[in-house]
Amino acid sequence: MATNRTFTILKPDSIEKGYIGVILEKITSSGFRIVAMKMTYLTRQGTRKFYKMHKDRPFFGELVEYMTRGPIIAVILEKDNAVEDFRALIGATNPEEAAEGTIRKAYATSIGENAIHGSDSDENAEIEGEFHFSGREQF
Ligand code: FUP
Repeated sequence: MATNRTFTILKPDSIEKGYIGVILEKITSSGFRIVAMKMTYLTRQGTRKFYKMHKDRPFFGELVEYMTRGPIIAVILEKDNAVEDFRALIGATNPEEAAEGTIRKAYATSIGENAIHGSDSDENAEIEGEFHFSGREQF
C-alpha cells in the first residue's frame, strides 16, 4: 500500500540555473506539501552511498562529481500516493524521453544532469529522507 511521503533532491544544476523557485512552485502547485527542506551539500562518500546501486555503472564517477559540485536542496514531501505521483511529475530519467509538462522536460539538461531526484519506492523514500534528516546525515 502506498504511504503518503516521498523524498526529492533539487540537484546542483537546478540551483546553478536559478530554478529553485519555479521547481518548488511546480511541486507545491501539484498538491505536494513540504514537510522538511534544507539547502545542503552531498559529500563524495554520501553520494557514493546514496547511489550505491549504480556503483559499477560507467557514469558513476561523473554522477559523483556532478552531485557534489555545488549545493543541493533536500526535501521531504507529503501527498496521497506521493512516490508514484512525484515520479510522474518529474518525468523520465532522460529528459529527451520525459513527457511534456514534467519537471525534467522543462528544466533538465541531459540524462546525467537531470535537475531533480524522486524516490522510486516507499521504502527508499524513508531511507533517503532519513539519510538527510536524521541528524546523522550521510552516514
Ligand atoms: P532516476 O530514478 O530517474 O533518478 O534514475 P536512476 O536511478 O536510473 O539514475 C540516477 C542518476 O544516475 C540519474 F539521475 C543520472 C544518473 N544516470 C546517468 O548519468 N546515466 C544513466 O544512463 C542513468 C543514470
